Amino acid sequence: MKNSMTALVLAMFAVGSAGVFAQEPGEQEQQQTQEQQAKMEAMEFSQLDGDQDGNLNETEAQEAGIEPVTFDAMDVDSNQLVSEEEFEHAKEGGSAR
Ligand SMILES: [Ca+2]
Ligand SMILES: [Ca+2]
Repeated sequence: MKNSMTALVLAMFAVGSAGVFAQEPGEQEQQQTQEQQAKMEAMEFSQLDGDQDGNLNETEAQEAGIEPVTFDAMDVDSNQLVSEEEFEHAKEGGSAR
């Protein structure tokens, strides 16, 4: 009787642990995005815009340490440029609404 109770508790514990490891497949990705966001918050658009044309191109973004995938996410209208508006939007809330 006591043994079967122990087995049950162990089984429940195993299920519980599996649940912890199975949580949120995109969590690590999300964390990376948050790190990127924190990094970007310390940046000024005017500093990143090397040629001062009012847009970040992919080269300028990469020089600033912005991953291409983040650049794409920030480029809401997909014109391969991140305007100051898009940049500020990304800093404030992340993905397009
Ligand atoms: Ca530029
Ligand atoms: Ca754009």
